[in-house]
Amino acid sequence: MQALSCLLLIHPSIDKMANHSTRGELLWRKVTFVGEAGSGKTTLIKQFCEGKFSAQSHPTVGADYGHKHCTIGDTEVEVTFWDLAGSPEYRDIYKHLLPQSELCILVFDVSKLSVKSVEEWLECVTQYVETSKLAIFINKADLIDNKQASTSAVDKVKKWLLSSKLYSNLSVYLTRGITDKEVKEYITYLLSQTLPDDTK
Ligand SMILES: Nc1nc2c(ncn2[C@@H]2O[C@H](COP(=O)(O)OP(=O)(O)O)[C@@H](O)[C@H]2O)c(=O)[nH]1
Ligand SMILES: [Mg+2]
Repeated sequence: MQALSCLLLIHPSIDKMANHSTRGELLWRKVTFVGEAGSGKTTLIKQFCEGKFSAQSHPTVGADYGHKHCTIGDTEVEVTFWDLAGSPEYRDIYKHLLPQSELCILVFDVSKLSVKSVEEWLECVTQYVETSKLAIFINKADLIDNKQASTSAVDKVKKWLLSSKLYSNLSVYLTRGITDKEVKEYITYLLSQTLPDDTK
């Protein structure tokens, strides 16, 4: 919570963003990334915002912040990204930030993927965010090329989601945080779905 409080104090535009999703013609969108530490949340945000990959990992304390101005179709959108630390001691932040997000992306490391972990994370985040605003990124897909065990874990998760009452409509994307192409494509698409109908 400490890191987040500091962030709210030091970042000049954050208090404005908290209460307004539109300002004039410009739209604002808040995107939260949630998931286990090390799954690649910071990496995905950095790829989208800066087109950069860093193999060095610095664990997020509380929440990290990213920002990008995007043009989606004819619409100008200011997007703010929150990388929420995965450890249980930071879960209090979820109840403040998740209800305010237009999009929440749940990130899993493909090499540690299981139906149980997906179920637990979904139970946690759906307390604060509607399933219509949720998407799942199964990240580090570069690690599973030709690896049967991981691909079968992905299949199991997809089957479980499809057969569940609550989560059958969730979109699942296999992502590679090491390159920016798919990351940009998927996030831009998901953002476009949050725009008002007359701007799509
Ligand atoms: N091979 C591979 N490594 C990745 C990928 N995404 C992230 N990483 C690495 O995984 C580690 C943890 O990433 P990080 O973004 O800090 O995870 P976070 O704790 O969820 O924010 C870092 O060493 C990253 O370089 C990916 O798609 N493929
Ligand atoms: Mg992080």
